[in-house]
Amino acid sequence: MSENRKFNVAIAGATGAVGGAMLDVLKRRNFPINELRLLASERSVGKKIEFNGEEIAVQLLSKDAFEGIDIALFSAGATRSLDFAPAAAKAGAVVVDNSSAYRMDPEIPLVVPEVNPQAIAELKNHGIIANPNCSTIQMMVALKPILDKVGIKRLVISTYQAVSGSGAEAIAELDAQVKDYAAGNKMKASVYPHQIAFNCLPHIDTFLENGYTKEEMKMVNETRKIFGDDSIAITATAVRVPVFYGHSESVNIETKEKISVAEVKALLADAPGVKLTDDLSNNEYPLATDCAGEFDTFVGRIREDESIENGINMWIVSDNILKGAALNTVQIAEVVIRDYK
Ligand code: 25A
Ligand code: L14
Repeated sequence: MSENRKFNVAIAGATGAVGGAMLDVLKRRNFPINELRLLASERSVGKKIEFNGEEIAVQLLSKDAFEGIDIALFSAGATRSLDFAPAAAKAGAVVVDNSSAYRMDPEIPLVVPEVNPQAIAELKNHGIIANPNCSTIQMMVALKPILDKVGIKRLVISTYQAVSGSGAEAIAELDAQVKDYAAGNKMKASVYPHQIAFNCLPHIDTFLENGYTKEEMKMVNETRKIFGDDSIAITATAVRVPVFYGHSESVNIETKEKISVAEVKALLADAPGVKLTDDLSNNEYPLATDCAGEFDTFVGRIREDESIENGINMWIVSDNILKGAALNTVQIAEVVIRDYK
């Protein structure tokens, strides 16, 4: 145990959408910090960021930026993680990496603390723990109690993902398009291949040989790894929608044994990290606008799939920058300092 201990924490990608949220989550959860080191590209070097009343200057992300660091939180894209995370781990830090770089490496744990915290014990000598994809994390939190109770045979998923998932520039692009539309000006698209305002793009991350996107296949492969069960059949369609914060997803679950809607609701009412939001008489169901800024994953519209023997449908919404990224990363770091440092 580490009573009263404080840790030296670095954030790689501190100036981005997720890096900023990491600062906020560390504050909100009172993470025991001694030194906080903020790292980004040379674009941001020298920029001052306030943390708990102190101004901290951003430093360059480099291989020697991690001396004396205990915990390094990475969110500067997969390329930067591949380039710098091993150096951080070599310097003695435990890296919690928010990019896709290491997630499917069989030697690297892929962790949602409410679901498989025990996987952190497999840290081995690499010193790196991967944070799953945002759409996957929120689904894991909602499905874990059902998996444990009746088993899962198949998942059919459609996502409705916020622009903040693609970073600060995408948030600015949606904002600019909405303003241009209101002013009667032509809308410009550069982050996305098409206009995102007032539109839905069935295209997140790049297309693969099989016609799926990488984002869709992350949900398939990461779910199996986190649940430790390659036999679950999974198919996903990932769609970008003009929402700033909060991914929504429709999930159809074929269970191995029958489970009633009432039982699912009872399980989810007690599940860690879940807020059951399912009161149809009051038009209450999970909404991105309600989830933005919240730590919980909201689950509602729970109903039987009447077209099959053992089926449940649900609507799962969470703040993609918080539970989908910064919060989950900090929760992993909390388990590390509690049990492994
Ligand atoms: O494609 P990739 O490489 O895998 O990464 C895709 C992007 O996804 C975001 C993140 O964007 C990343 O850049 N991202 C990654 N994981 C995510 C997740 N789980 C995720 N988003 C959501 N969920 P971001 O804007 O949120 O953060 C970018 C951060 O990374 C730092 N960075 C970029 N290149 C770097 C680097 N740090 C070190 N070395 C490099 N080579 C970046 O720092 C930021 O902290 P910065 O100083 O470069 O950015 C400061 C501001 O500049 C804007 N900006 C970004 N790119 C450009 C830019 N401005 C001008 N030109 C650019 N090319 C950013 O918006 C930021 O506000
Ligand atoms: O794999 O653009 O974690 O919404 C998360 C955000 C991939 C891109 C990841 C997006 C990224 C995704």
